[in-house]
Amino acid sequence: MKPVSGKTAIRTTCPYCGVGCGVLATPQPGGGLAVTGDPDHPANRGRLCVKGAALAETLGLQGRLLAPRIHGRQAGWDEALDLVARRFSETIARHGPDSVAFYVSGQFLTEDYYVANKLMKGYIGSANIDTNSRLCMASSVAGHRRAFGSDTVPGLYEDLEQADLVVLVGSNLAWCHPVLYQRLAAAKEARPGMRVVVVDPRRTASCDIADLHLALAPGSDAALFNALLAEIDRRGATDGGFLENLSGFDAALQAARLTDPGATGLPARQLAEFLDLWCSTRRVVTLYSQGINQSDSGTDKVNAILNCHLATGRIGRPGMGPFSLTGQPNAMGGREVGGLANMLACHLDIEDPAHREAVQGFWNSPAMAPGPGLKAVEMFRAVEEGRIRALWIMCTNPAASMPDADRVARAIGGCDFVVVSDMMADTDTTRLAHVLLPATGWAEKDGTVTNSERRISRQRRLLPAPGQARDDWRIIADVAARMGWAEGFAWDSPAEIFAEHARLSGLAGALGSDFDISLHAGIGGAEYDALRPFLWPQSARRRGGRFFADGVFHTPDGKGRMVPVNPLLAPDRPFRLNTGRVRDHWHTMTRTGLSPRLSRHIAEPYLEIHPDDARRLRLEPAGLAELWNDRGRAILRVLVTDRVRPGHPFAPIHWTGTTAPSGRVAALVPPLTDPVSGQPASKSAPVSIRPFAAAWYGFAISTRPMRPECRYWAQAVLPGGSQAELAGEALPEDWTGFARALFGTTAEPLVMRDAGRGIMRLAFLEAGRLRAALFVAPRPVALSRSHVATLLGAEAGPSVLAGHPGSDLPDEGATICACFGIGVNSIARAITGQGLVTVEAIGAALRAGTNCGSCRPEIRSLIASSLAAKQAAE
Ligand SMILES: Nc1nc2c(c(=O)[nH]1)N[C@H]1C(S)=C(S)[C@@H](COP(=O)(O)OP(=O)(O)OC[C@H]3O[C@@H](n4cnc5c(=O)[nH]c(N)nc54)[C@H](O)[C@@H]3O)O[C@H]1N2
Ligand SMILES: Nc1nc2c(c(=O)[nH]1)N[C@H]1C(S)=C(S)[C@@H](COP(=O)(O)OP(=O)(O)OC[C@H]3O[C@@H](n4cnc5c(=O)[nH]c(N)nc54)[C@H](O)[C@@H]3O)O[C@H]1N2
Ligand code: SF4
Ligand SMILES: [Mo]
Repeated sequence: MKPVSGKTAIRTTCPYCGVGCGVLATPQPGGGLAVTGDPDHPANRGRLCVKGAALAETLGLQGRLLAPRIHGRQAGWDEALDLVARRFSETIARHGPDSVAFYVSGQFLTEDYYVANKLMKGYIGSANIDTNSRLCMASSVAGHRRAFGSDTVPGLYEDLEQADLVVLVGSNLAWCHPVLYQRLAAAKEARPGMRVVVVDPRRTASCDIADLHLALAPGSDAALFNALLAEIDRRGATDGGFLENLSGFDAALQAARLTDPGATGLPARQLAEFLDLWCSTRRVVTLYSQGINQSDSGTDKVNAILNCHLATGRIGRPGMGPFSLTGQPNAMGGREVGGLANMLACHLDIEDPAHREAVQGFWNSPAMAPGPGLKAVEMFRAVEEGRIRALWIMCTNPAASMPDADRVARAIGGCDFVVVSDMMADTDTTRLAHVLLPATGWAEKDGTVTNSERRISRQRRLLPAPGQARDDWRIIADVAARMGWAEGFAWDSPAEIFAEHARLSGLAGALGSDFDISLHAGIGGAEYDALRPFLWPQSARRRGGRFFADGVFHTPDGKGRMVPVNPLLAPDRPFRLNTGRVRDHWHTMTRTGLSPRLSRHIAEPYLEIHPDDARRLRLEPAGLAELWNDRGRAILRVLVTDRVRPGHPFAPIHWTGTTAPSGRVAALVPPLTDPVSGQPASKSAPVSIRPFAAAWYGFAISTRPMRPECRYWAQAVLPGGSQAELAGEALPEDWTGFARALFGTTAEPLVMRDAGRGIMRLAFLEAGRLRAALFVAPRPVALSRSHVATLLGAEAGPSVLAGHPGSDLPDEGATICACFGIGVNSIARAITGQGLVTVEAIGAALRAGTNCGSCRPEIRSLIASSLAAKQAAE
């Protein structure tokens, strides 16, 4: 692919997590990009995690959607846009504005988001636009609005470094916000007196730097923070002066006193240690993420945390405050433009007639949504029931990520008219579309994103749009124009949209909104091109900084509100499945799945389960488990570990119909939502578990795409091909036939059979080079996958069927350092053989952990467990 401009580095922003790292991208002479961290960006100061570092590997055209499609056939843009506009207009004319809906994404750029929201709320006149942020940030938004009167994140990233105590609640920062984690780890190293506490039922990589890990009962966070509020009061640790600025203290305290701290299931001594640490440390930051938000009491959990910070006045001051981490790169931008069904642009209130009138006046638009629209779970229910007859999904993959995912997929499949805008051709959702619209992606589009600390940064175009792909804002504006509203959507560039948004924010600021960037209202194209990262607000009244230290809130009486929280604990079912993320993959893997480097760390969906549970269920380590409930089923690789609590196994969310059809864990999640925010409880799915009765297990590699036909399979890319884990309940009649179908060949394989051990191995060579191989066994296939992967495409003979390296070649084992491809076995040998017991020493010897640093927590834990094993042996 040809870069847009010359060889100079272009500043842009990473498209993955909400840390919002600055990236320097240098187009390479031979095509592609060289990517490094931007040393001048305040979020990362030159650092990148492994996902950011591997961005260049995800830019190929493989799998891209390059032209519009109508019912599967390629179509021109005019035809596709005409059809979309006509069907939406007809549906609205016949069934009213609420019979159509948009489901959008926190991975939209702010400009895309603004345009989608304007079309739905101001022109179609419905608020049926919701976003995947409903699955992600809705409880934080609702908690903020209850307490502050506005959706404001009070603090800054530097607070983490300035705090004396940082509490991570339901956040696996080491894997999900790695650069922020590195900043925290560096601050702790520089100032060893600093304390870190992790509150998570699971022992995660983030516990690596923790002084205390509270493995509380899942869902009991509100009980924990209520216990803290009661303790704050008992000790007189409240801030008397600050209490003057608050309402609701007595009621909140009373509810807290009535709460039984025993509900947390924590040992009394541990609980006391935490309460003492929190109460006796002034500079405290409480950082929280999906362990809080994704719960049927997520909003209450948020307010239980905010209550403690408000009562102690520890908010909006250096090193102090509650801090809600955003997941997606532009979750914050989406909230700013009012992308949620219950919000209005620029943090204005959709339920306030004066706000609605002001926005409609500004837009000079023909309509205005009369009130909130349907939230994600309700929206897909309305699709299922035929109340929504035309649906446009943009930049998200709900058939894989919504709770009750199989039912959501069926609902989409049954809808009269479904449009999907995506970069990729084949996802669980694109497969269900009547019209597919090809969108440009990262590095191909211009716009802005806002990170977790309210910092707005530019994403810049570095590469030309591939094929016929177009920018999302333009696609939406083109449809709006065809619906008869050209004048409201007549921008020529994202810069003009940004300027309009900035002007509207000035009006919002005058109405009392915290979000005001009107200083940029007159911005022109050149200034937009040169825009440096900045913190909002940016207005004549104030620029950047923290919120609420002055005790002035955005509520009608200006007071902060403490909210009484009465924790409800769901009764524990036999198994309560926790779900979340792994270090090197992003959501449904449409982009990270293209990188061999990112696919090395974890190549398969898995189930972390406690040894007691595994024993009782007769689950074999590295075998397969079948999970089911009345909504769906899944088959996952068993990983026996005491990192999780008995009864509370964990599974990652990343696998889909494209990569591992039986690994779609969202199909098991019930559509239970928080009553205030409408956010689903994605961290707790009641499930039953049993061993998957596999008659055979297989492992395959191939230089060309594979077509597995068996109950269990999971594919991952390799340099020069792909690998697949396989398993089936019945033996195929003929392994050669099975392998030929799998690899799409009629060639004659090399075969090695060991009938006694039930082992079967087949290899297909082409011109003396290994084209594909299948290894089958009656038990989980034991062979060095990293070794076998290196054989693909190489010159080979019958010895390829040995499955392990010769004695002179050490086996790397599972990859730990994805940047340099260093495996667990090499690191273990360095620890035990060479006596290296620091991450630095291992880095010096092997280079592991010396590039992006994402694997440093795992290296440290390998050292710790090796030392512990040595001590136990002595
Ligand atoms: N590598 C990677 N990074 C990502 C993403 C990705 O896909 N991959 N996605 C991004 C996005 S959109 C998001 S939203 C963030 C999510 O970032 P995080 O919220 O940090 O990640 P999760 O793994 O979803 O869940 C965090 C933790 O919540 C814990 N948890 C579950 N139930 C409870 C509970 O009841 N109480 C408490 N205290 N904890 C609980 C889980 O055990 C888990 O360790 O990550 C962002 N960053
Ligand atoms: N069980 C369970 N379910 C969960 C969660 C969980 O923890 N547990 N987490 C939830 C959370 S927090 C989140 S954020 C969601 C994420 O879930 P999704 O948003 O569904 O996941 P993604 O894979 O990020 O989907 C983004 C899609 O947009 C496409 N895309 C990328 N860039 C662009 C672009 O510029 N334009 C367009 N038009 N398309 C683009 C990608 O190819 C991809 O298909 O999952 C939620 N679901
Ligand atoms: S921490 Fe990693 S994924 Fe997140 S923005 Fe930075 S480089 Fe991207
Ligand atoms: Mo998210």
